[in-house]
Formats: sequence, C-alpha cells, structure tokens
Amino acid sequence: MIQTMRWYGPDDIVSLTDIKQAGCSGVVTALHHIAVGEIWTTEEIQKRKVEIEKFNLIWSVVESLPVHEDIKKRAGNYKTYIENYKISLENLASCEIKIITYNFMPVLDWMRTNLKYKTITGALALRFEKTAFIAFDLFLLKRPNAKDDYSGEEINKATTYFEQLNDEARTELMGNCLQGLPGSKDHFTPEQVLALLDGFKGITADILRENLTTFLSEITPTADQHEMQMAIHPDDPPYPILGLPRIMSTEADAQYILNKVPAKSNGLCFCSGSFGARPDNDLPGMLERLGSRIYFLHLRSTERDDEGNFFEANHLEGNANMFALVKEAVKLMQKENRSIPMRPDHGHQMMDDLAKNPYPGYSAIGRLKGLAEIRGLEMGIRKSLFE
Ligand code: DNO
Repeated sequence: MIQTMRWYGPDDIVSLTDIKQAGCSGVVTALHHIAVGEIWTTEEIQKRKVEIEKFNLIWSVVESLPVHEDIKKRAGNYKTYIENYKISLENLASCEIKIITYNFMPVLDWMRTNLKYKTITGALALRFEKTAFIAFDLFLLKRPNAKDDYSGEEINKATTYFEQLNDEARTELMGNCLQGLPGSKDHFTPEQVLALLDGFKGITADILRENLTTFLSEITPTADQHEMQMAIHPDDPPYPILGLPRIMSTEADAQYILNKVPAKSNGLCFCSGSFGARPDNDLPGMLERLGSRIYFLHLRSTERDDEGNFFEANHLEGNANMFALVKEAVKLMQKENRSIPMRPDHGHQMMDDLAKNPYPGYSAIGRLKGLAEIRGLEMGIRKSLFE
C-alpha cells in the first residue's frame, strides 16, 4: 500500500515534516480555501503540489474535491458546478494528480456526538451515541417533525438524557454535531443546517441515486480520458440521519453505482471505519468483491454496541478484522499488480497531542501509531504469503 496521511494544508498543526517522519511517502490533501463548487485552477494546485514536494512527499490523493449541494439536488446551478468540476479534474490531471475522493452525503459530512470520548487508556476518541444524537436533533437543532423519525422509547431516553445535561454539556453537544465541513474551523449554525435540510425536502434515496448517476455520467468521460480514479467515500454513519437519504452505506449501494456507471474511473474509497459502523457490512468480503474498483483505502476500526453507538477503537482492535482486511488488500494488489494508497483513518488524541488542538480525528501521534501498526501488519502478511 502507498502509505499516506491526510494533511489539511498550511494551517494544519501537523506538519509535512511530521508526516514524512511518520513514514509516509504520500500526502492526501485538498484546497480547502477554495469555495465548494469553484474551479481549482492549475496555479493553485501547482502551488500546493510544490509545497508538498519540497518535503520529498507526493500529493497522492485529493480528499476531497467536494460536490456542490446543487449537484446533489440536481437543482439551481448544478450544470455550471458540474462543468466546473470537470475543469478542476482536467487541471488536477495536468498536474499529475489523478486519484480523487469525494462524497455524496447531503448537507453534512461525517457526524459524531463526542469528539473527546475518553477511552480506557485516557486517550481520546471520536464517538457516536445514538441517544445524544436524537437529543441534539429534537432539542438543540429542533428539526421540524424530527420526532416522527424515532420511536417513543427513543424519544423518552433522549429526553431523560437531555434533561440531565448542564448548559455547558448542551453547548458542547451542539458544537460537536454542528462541526463544519472537513478542513474548516467554522461551525454550522442550527439555522443554516435547517435551511440546508429544507433544500433536500422531497429528495428520496432513489432521486439522490439518480442525481449521483447524472453527476458520474457527466464527469467520468473526463476522468477516463485522463486515466483518473474517482473514489466515492461511504456515508458516515452509514444510515439516514436528520431525515436525509443516504445512498453509499452498504455493499449493495456500492455495487449499484459501479454497475450503473461502469466507467473505469468510477470507483470507491473503501473506508472500513464508515462501512464498519454497520454490523451487516462484511468488510473483508466487500473488499474482496469490490476489489478492482477500490482506488483508495481508509483503514480504521469502530467498536459498536447493541444500541447503535460506536466509538473509534485502536486500529488493530474494535469490530473490524484488520488482519483480514490488510490480507485482502495485499492479495488484491498482488493480483492486479498495483499499489493502492492507504491512510490510517483518524487516530486517538494521545500523549503530547492531548495538550494541542488538532482537527478532530487528525492528531499526529495517534495516526502515527495506526500507520505503524498497519505497515507492520502489511509487511508480515506480504512476507508470509509471498516469500
Ligand atoms: C473523515 C473523512 C471524510 C471524507 C469525506 C470524503 O474523516 O474520511 O470527511 O474525507 O467524506 O469526501
């Protein structure tokens, strides 16, 4: 696997030197300062590329070239935004950057209720707690008709939970759930989210799927022409939230879109953490069956409980069988004679990083630990299989 880490750009407290020292050869980044939907010019791309190459690193993957909400809704200026997207792809290709991650989650990206969940070692992890999320939806966001989405028992639990939170804890829950988009330190306001949610009224999962198909049918000829690989990121968490449809949560979802748009450039970012939050996703089997269309790997493990809560475990622990996953990845790469970029997805905030304020999930030491563990695992598997 090509070892990479995500870098949020010049404002990231984790530096390119840190990433190099962690053992990476590649960097995963994006031009977060460019507004969603605007064109990434060759000049801006090149500037970032040169900055990365100064550290003897390669810009391996774009994460993300974000998709404008109008495209997801197939409304407003969606045609212009699709044209802009194609131009950005061409510009990236002209700079030899050819693996592009994106997602098709309406309104929000990933969602957690706790960004500082204390694990047994004292290291902090990201956590999703269902009752806390329902309390946020009902009592903080105050989404109209939200209660129709939950059972009486769930509502009672969330009410009791919310009543025992003091003001500080309520503010924290609100802040956690309203994290802005990755790479941004600006939070959403409840009013903004409610307005955005309103824009998706009437958009069912089937319509969203059609809109994704339209988007991919439009952009894959450009991507194919430049031998690029588009890697859609799964939903996180992998089920509908806030009344929004989700269409990239299961193996069937992935198969559907790969079959529907068979272009070679239409592929997946296989995120074991996102898919793994559902017990019915057979991760190693998915990696094996979706294999040839997997263009990027996010390796991480979640630990679930029976109530639908999960937290991000150490990379080799939790519910994902990391050994089986890395073994499948090694077999796939051997079979297809290619090396897939991989990043240790997220990591615990631990040791010296506890005193710092990193992007949630992206502190240095926890990711370094995850990367080191996965690298060792890969080497062991490779040697035992092929030497
Ligand atoms: C979370 C990330 C996601 C991912 C986007 C891709 O840490 O894996 O935010 O970057 O969904 O578009």
